[in-house]
Amino acid sequence: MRLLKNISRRSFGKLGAGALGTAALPVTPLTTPSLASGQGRAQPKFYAFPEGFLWGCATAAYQVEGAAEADGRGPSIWDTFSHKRGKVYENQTGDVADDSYHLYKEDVQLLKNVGCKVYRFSSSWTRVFPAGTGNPNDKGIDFYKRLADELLSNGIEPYCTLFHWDLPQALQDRYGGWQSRETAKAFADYAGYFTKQLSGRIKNIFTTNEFSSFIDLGYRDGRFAPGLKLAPKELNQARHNAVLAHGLAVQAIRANAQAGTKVGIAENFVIAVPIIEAEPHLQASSKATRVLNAAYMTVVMEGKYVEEYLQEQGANAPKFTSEDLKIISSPLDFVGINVYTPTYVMAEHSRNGFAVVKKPSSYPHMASPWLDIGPEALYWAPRHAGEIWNVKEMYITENGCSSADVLTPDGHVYDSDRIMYLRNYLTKLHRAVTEGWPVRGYFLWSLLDNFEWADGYGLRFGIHYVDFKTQKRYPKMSAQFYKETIARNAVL
Ligand code: PNW
Repeated sequence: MRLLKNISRRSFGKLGAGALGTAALPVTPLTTPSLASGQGRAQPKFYAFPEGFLWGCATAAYQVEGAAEADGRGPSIWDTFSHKRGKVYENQTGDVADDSYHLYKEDVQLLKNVGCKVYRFSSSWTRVFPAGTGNPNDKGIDFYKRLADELLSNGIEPYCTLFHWDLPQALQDRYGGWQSRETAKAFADYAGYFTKQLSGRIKNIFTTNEFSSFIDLGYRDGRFAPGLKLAPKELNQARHNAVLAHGLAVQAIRANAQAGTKVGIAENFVIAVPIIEAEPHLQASSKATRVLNAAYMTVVMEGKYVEEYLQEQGANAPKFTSEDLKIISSPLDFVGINVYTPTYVMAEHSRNGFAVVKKPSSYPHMASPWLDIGPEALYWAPRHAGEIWNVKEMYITENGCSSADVLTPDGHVYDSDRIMYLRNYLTKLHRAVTEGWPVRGYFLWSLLDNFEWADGYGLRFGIHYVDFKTQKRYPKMSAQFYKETIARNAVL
């Protein structure tokens, strides 16, 4: 209904006119004779990516699967949270979402049609262990086998994230979730079991997705499940348990995987962008990247909590052992970086040597109020990871945006702002790759509109529009843009 209301008489007129000329456009690459056959004027290939660059899309289990009670799946904290009144936009839940649990074959065809080489999805812990620990559920494992097989038989390599925020409710009830080391151990057991079962099919595994989102938003701000507002001391311990879970999982995956399996993490570390690309701001941005990510990425990469963090937290600092730090910093095969928005930093004569530059109210953002536009974040994320932490293999595990998409009566979505966003970010990724920062692939968030956490279905991130009443998927103009980008292996 909201959507229909959005199409006022005037804008409908405009869309109608535009649609006349373009409605028949199929989502296929436009042929460019001069490129394809060398006829006519030579066209230089601008912004070309290295051969074999892995283009893909990303999703997460709770956001797309639905089928909340199918085949023995247990409840997660997001089921509980979304069913409480007032937690999610219009009290929406992921009960049905995109129903990808049943429509996964159709979704694999969407990937294939766009030309994706890789797909990043997440496995639902409670499909595999309905109570978090104990007896595994074969039917849950079978779903991921079917999904992986469907991808592989369509020439798409599966990349699986083991934890994208859907913590088993049983572990929240029993241990307070991430407040306990027991949850970290349970995660490692699930990671090991899943790997053993899927290792023949899935060769690339991410442990956790975005510590700050599931810990800080879930256990500090209460905006995400489980909706807690812990005091700093307890919060820091939960943060520690989460990075420990990652490290234990890396070890469990290695112990259970077939040869050739690679392990990494997917993190949205704070991307400190120098306000001016010159000294002393360059140094300030490196320092800021280490300090602002102290509780998560820095300890994972360096095996220590930086002094600035420990001093700042004082008595609230987490309790840990040197053995913990070794586990947390277990070597990784690759690092995944989720890139949305920059944090501008400048040099400052202070103890830390940097200051975060507050954005003015005029700073532009996409439909999500937090999604400030800053394409250079997609250059600085790989550069910092390479320069500071010597990362040798990286992926952009998420990048994309929300738009106020409108489906026209003839089934089109002209999301020119999403195309603008992607084109500009990809241009900066191209700079990073061209300078030699080892980014192997890029996963666009997201394949299709889905359950956007506390924003429910109110904010759309997909390159395919989903009519949540009929479950029909419509490629947006951005899907055509992405298809063309992949076909040319270049930013257009
Ligand atoms: C990521 N922020 O979340 C998640 O990994 C996805 O599940 C999600 O749908 C996507 O980005 C879009 O939101 C984020 O406030 C949530 O900066 C919040 C923020 C960033 C990323």
